[in-house]
Amino acid sequence: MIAPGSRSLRVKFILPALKEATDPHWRPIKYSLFPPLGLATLAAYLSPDDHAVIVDEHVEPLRLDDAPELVVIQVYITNAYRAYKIADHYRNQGAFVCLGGLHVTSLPEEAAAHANVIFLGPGEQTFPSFLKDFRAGRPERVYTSMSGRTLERVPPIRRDLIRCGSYLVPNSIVVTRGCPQHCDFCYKDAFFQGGRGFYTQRVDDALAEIERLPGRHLYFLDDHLLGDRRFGEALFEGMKSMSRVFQGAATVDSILRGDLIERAAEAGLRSIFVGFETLTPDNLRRSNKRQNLGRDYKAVADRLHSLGIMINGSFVFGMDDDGEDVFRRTVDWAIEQGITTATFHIQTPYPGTKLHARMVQEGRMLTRDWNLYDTRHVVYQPTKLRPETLKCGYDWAYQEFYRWGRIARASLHHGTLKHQAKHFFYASGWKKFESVWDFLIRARQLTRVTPLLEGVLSRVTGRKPQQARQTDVQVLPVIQPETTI
Ligand code: B12
Ligand code: SF4
Repeated sequence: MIAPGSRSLRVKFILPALKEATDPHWRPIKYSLFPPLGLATLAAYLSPDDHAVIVDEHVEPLRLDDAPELVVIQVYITNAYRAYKIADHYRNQGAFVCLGGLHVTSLPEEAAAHANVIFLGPGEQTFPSFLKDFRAGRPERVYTSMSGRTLERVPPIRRDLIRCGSYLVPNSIVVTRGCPQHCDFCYKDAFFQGGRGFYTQRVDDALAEIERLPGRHLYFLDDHLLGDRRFGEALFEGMKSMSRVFQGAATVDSILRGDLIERAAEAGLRSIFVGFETLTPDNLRRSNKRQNLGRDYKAVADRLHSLGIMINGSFVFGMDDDGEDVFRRTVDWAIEQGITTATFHIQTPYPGTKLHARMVQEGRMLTRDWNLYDTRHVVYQPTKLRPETLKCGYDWAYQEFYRWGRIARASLHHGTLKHQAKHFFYASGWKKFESVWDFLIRARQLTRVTPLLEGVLSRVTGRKPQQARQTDVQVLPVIQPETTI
């Protein structure tokens, strides 16, 4: 079972399907967006003569009739049961099974029952140590990432192992790890425990990785792309001449502070995921989301729009101060500010987080069925809402935000026809054309959408946003000829 010496290894990396991806009502496009970058990062530590495959169960069937020596599985909370089943299968076949990722780090004992070895925290230091031990015939049972975390001198991600044509955004990239903030509901503090919680690549390595990616469009999957000002400044300076368009995520305060967001826009930032989370200060205080406290959310939206950056707003429902009005209040606010797309979540206390510890202490956790921890189900007892009301309100918020009339109204917030059209097509394209996405995925033609996406993400000039008028709600924006979709 254990490979001695330096002979080549047969390694299978697996991203098991998340539970909701196996639901008949799932949205295939959501799970065909990004390739499994974590696994491709780990694969880079193999030797050139090792044989590796990466199977992402969201985009291809997983065959179990093979005989790899080493099986490496990434475990998220809602694929945990599936991951354990696959792990048990391969262990019975005599393979050596490694489990790692967010859920393994949260609940190591649970995962250890299904693995030969488990990994806690990021894998850049622990996985190569394990490979060395494995080749020497003496692997340990647990590898924990502690001090010495770095992204310096990491080998280039094995993108050659990714079926790029199966993803809408093959050019996804991460140039930092973690986040400088400490929100109580976030995975971050538990995952990065014992070492640095936020660190970046060297700027020239990040730029070299970007240079290697084909086409124009990029998606930075970093938790907080603007988290380190000096790194951000140098990165965006280097990207200015690259003619890229890109998307990313950042916090409310980082968008208001200094001029980093302008520099990002100049380098090609066209859409950003922003964690507004809640419009209620008490909720922010209780969840230690200090970076949002006292910040003017409207100013955030206006600043981004004036730079031609679309907003994907993230909102959480069910925090302790949320009553029945929270759903309409939040949707109305997002529409009024011209937010392009919204991601709503039911608050979900993930094991390992401070929020989870508090809920357990208060006796409020309702289930430990990890399949339900997808932010679409209520797994704890809210204070001012019944669980059914929270679930219905969440479903209502999604439906309401993406009604045609509401999309049109939010689009009209913007000052120019081009900006309005861009908003309208991006938001409706994302949520209203499910059958087209399904067709493109089945026909393996997702990459054909890239030029369209790049067109929609082309820069619009930022005139002052105008307030949408009630009477305008049914009026759809006129498409200008230069709009490329
Ligand atoms: C891309 C992404 C997705 C993709 C996932 C597809 C994919 N191919 O992985 C999609 C769109 C499907 C998705 C969906 C969701 N996501 Co998501 N997603 C991300 C995101 C932005 C990037 C993931 C990534 O590529 N990271 C970069 C790589 C390099 O890191 P990595 O994958 O973690 O891998 C490293 C380590 O984990 C470790 N490792 C991982 N596996 C293994 C295995 C072994 C053996 C070893 C040694 C090491 C190891 O080593 C790798 C290198 O360091 C992260 C945020 C983030 N920055 O990580 C959120 C994140 C993972 N998502 C999150 C959430 C909440 C969700 C959703 C619930 C949101 C929603 N409501 O829809 C859903 C469902 C997920 C679920 N059910 O658990 C949370 C997870 C919270 C938690 N505690 O689980 C995160 C952390 C965002 C956040 N800041 O809150 N997501
Ligand atoms: S700002 Fe976002 S990524 Fe950072 S700790 Fe808070 S929720 Fe997590």
